[in-house]
Amino acid sequence: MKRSFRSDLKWSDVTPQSVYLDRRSLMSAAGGALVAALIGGRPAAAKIAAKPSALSTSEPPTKFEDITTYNNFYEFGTGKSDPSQYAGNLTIDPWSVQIDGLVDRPGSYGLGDILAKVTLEERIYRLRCVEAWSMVIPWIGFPLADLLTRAGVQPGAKYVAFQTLLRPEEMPGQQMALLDWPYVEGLRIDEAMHPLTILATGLYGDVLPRQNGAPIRLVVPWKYGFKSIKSIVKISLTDGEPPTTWKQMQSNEYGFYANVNPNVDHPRWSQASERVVGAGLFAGRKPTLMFNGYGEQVASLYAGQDLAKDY
Ligand SMILES: Nc1nc2c(c(=O)[nH]1)N[C@H]1C(S)=C(S)[C@@H](COP(=O)(O)O)O[C@H]1N2
Ligand SMILES: [Mo]
Repeated sequence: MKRSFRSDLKWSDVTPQSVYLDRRSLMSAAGGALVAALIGGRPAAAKIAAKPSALSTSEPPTKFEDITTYNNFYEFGTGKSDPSQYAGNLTIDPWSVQIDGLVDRPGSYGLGDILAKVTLEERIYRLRCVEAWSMVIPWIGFPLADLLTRAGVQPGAKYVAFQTLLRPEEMPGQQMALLDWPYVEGLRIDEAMHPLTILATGLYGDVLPRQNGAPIRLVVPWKYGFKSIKSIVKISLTDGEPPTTWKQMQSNEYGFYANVNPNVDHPRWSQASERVVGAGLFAGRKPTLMFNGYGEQVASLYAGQDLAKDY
């Protein structure tokens, strides 16, 4: 079923049609457009009009080369350079996202339809991997809450489940039993509706490279990176906690919450400090902050919870 959002739904703002069209033409020009735009390893000019967000960190961003060549995306292999090497053939246009479960307006929504009605913002957020490295990434995206509100969250919805594309012919990692495919993730509804939680569609002023989860991925900056699921094709509102890939794989090592927490170590290594990617092997280690530094905004979500138990 293909359907559009009703036009009388409330949005804080509307992205000008020209921005949306420009983005579409960029996307259909495939990865070549992005490569052509790179001068000195960075996009020459911002091509996506995105207003800066006050929710950004003021830390200097990680270099574009590091953000786009040191990745985790097991659909393309387990090596950090596998995604940039093997994601080039992924078809990302056309793309649609199925929204279902406890929503008033379920359906399959084209990405163009989704993006035509949101205000894209640049949000500079830290991504902290459970493997104890971190990057600061200038994402372009919009609050997940905007999309969920448009779809109409029903009162019984307690969780949001996300699913990555399953397409083994274009995702060579899915031809191996590395994980239980497709990759799935989830958030509690209050986490999903929090203004820091975004759906990212770009970075460094340009469309999202495939290795970073094109054309649309989640970014939850106070949680370990594995929660930030890439290349999303399905979003379901549920009343129970949905299964999540890494918890299913190894539930004593990876929990549902996965809030960045320097006081709760991974069973096989410490989470007390992190290696800042790009800062050099010996120079760039620093103490990890509770909730990845976003405690002021999100700590209240977990009032009364034992975060050593709910890891
Ligand atoms: N579908 C999918 N999403 C995924 C992953 C993956 O393997 N598959 N890896 C996760 C992990 S462990 C991390 S740290 C981040 C890395 O995002 P980046 O490569 O854009 O930095 O993506 C997350 N999202
Ligand atoms: Mo990660």
